[in-house]
Amino acid sequence: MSNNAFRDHIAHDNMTPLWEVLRGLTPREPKQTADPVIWRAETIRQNMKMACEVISAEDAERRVLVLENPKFQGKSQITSSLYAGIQMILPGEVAPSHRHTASALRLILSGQGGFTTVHGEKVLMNPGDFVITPTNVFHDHGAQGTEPVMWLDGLDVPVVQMLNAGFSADDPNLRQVLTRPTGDSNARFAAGLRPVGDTHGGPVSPLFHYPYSRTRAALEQLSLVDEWDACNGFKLMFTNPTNGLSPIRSMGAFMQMFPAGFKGTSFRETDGAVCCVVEGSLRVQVGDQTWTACKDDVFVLPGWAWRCFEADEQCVLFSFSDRPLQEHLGFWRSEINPSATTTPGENHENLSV
Ligand code: GTQ
Repeated sequence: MSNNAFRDHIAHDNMTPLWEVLRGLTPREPKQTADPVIWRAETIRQNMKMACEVISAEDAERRVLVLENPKFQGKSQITSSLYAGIQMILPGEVAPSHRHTASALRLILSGQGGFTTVHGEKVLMNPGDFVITPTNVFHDHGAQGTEPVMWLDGLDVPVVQMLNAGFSADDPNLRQVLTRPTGDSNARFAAGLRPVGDTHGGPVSPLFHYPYSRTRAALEQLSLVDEWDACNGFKLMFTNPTNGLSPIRSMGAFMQMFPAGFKGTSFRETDGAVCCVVEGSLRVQVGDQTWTACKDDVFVLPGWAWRCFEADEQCVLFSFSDRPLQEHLGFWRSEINPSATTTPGENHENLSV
């Protein structure tokens, strides 16, 4: 019997020969599944302005423009494991309270007076702030100032979908009933202290608001004392204060600073990342693309694609990826351009691959 005839024969029994698919199942190295792509701040702003004329936050439930990778058309994915979107809320609007299995992280881009209520605690959100909504807790959003408020959303939707573990529910209340005062979680958990007898420590971080003023001060201090990393400059990861791990287990979020004159070494990592410029500008080389990314531009670094950064002026960059998930599973790998022979902290010419 020929190989083809054999394959067709066993197909009726819902079986297939492994030898025809083995290398696809166990590739020699990761295939690049996502395109390197950039969304410019101006395009985002213009399309969001139109979205505000098309629908209210309440009617939309969430007024979000999904950032969809061309490689995942119709799937609402920015990489194989991540969802990203840009959300806007206008003064006085309500994005009604709901909850879902997917966890969300947010980077506030613009506007004063934005707030989100997470698990009964109202959090005021300022530009640069990092805010999380852990799995299955109620959250609603609003804007109590005079300005529209816009932020970047990152969710682990593709992971939840792959595991088919998703639930969601609407809150009977449009806005949550406030059960704790604003600032409560930060007072309890953000001062290097923790209430004795506190029982947190599971997958859900009790801290969900990381103000930019503190993040910025930490980066500044690092940059005064440490030598920069040859690839990543000065890079910090947001953590759950009760265990030092990422506040969301499926995604990690990072803020990094590149000093003026930084010329990075080319490198790659298995986690694909979504990045957003918070301050300054950055020259990004990734795969076959080269961009100068400016404030509020959002771009994708596909997993295992070579990338390198250069900064003429000081730049602060936010990013998120599925790195904690990969690390937990023992999958995560990184590689530095083997032809780069530099010492961390040295200013050097980039050698691209
Ligand atoms: O803010 O709750 O971008 O539920 C996508 C789904 C944001 C949110 C998104 C959501 C939300």
